[in-house]
Amino acid sequence: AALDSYETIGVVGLGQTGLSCVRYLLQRDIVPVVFDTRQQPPGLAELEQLHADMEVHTGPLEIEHVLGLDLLVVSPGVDLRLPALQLAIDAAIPVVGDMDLFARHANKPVLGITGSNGKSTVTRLVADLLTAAGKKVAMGGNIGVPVLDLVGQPADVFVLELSSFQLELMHDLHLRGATLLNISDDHMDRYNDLRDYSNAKHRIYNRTDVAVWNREQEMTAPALIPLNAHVTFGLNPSEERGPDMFGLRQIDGDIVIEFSGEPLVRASELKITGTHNLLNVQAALALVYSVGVNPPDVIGALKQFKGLPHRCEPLGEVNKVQWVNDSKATNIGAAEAAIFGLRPLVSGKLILIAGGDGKGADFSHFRAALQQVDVVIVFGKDAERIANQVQHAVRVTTLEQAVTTAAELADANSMVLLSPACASLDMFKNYEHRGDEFRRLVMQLTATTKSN
Ligand code: UMA
Ligand code: ADP
Repeated sequence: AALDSYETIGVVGLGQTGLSCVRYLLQRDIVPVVFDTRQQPPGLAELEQLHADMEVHTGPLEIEHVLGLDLLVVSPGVDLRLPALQLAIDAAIPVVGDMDLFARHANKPVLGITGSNGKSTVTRLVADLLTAAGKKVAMGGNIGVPVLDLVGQPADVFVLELSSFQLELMHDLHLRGATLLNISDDHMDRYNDLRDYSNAKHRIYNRTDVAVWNREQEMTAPALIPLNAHVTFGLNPSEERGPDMFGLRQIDGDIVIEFSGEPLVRASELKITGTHNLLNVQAALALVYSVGVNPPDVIGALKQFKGLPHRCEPLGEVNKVQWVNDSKATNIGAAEAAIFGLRPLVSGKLILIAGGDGKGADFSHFRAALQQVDVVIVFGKDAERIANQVQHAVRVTTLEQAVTTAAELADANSMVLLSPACASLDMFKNYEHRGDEFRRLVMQLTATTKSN
């Protein structure tokens, strides 16, 4: 229905998404009612500047407030299991997210990227590759730019990172190409079980032309898409199943990424490392291919891609010890990828700094990866739950102590890896803040070493 056919629209959540929804509605002369379950939501001050007298409710969501509304636009951080929202859904009040509002403006092909890990890396890479191919790109979604901020931007292609939370609220957005990169245990505080979480992620395939999925994980395969619209990627050679496929082949001791049996690029020519990134690269190439860009035409840009900060980001060497910032590893799967990907590159000790808010994850699943590590230093809210998985963990209270302890325990050719397997919110503003702090502490080590 047209937006002006709704008499009262509620916006739930007053973070980045909520604010962008309010701005979007005000531009269309619609004044929404705004809710946030927090007493002091971050967007309050900006909201007052947008419109002097908007109805705002903070604190627990009351059923009687919600039942009077005709449409609810809900932010991804809000748990749909809240009783007031469940009642709204039962009362047939449409509950949507920002992606559905954006769908009305998506006049150019849209690419969607989800998965437990690798979303931001693939989103950024797809945007870079398309730009190199001469396309105007508008990039947004979970990567940090609310999608409604892209409305009206000149674009040939929209590239969207989609979280499971955004997908739960997405019904109308048509995608040209969609990928579900991988599924591992994450956000178990918001889902009843892994199946629930996986179902949310699979919604990315509901309205897509092309489905790009990971042969290493059958559970990423779409259930209802005709086979001729599948493009797959994986660790084995590409010819084994159908033509439109990406894969890896060993040639002369190097790993080569190939497309339908044709070599595209050697792994050693890329700036990003780790097996997980070889999968990410294939997924990105498959997505640009779905909007008509020929993979061989973007190999130059691919070789230039340095990856994003806070994802296995090398911080440099101090006293022959390498320091790596992987603060974005906010779940076990991501930390596992870092440990397995970097272990072969370290001849000395691999020292891991982990811990934070585990979001309800079962850390016994982290044990195999922890066995690859020589020293485990734990800190933060769920430190003990990680420590319990190994014989000897070193327990510290702050990130600063973790860094000093790691520096003491490291010897020549060691690597110290911050890959927490946990969210940062128990001690930091976000993962960037945690990674920036880590970088600052490591730089301090460099400074003291130099002055000695
Ligand atoms: N919150 C409440 N009550 C409310 C509304 C929010 O307690 O009524 C809390 C949530 O539990 C959450 C926080 O506030 O912890 C932020 O929620 P939000 O929906 O207001 O978040 P936004 O500021 O709008 O940011 C969201 C995404 N955040 C989440 O999904 C938690 C951002 O992804 C995204 O960049 C932004 O929209 C623009 O699309 C961040 C994120 O952490 C990077 N995503 C999770 C992840 O990647 O693991 C899913
Ligand atoms: P997301 O946006 O899904 O959180 P990022 O690209 O920001 O993903 O990477 C987050 C973390 O996951 C980083 O620690 C990175 O090293 C790791 N990672 C990246 N790609 C993959 C992958 N394909 N499989 C497993 N882990 C990955």
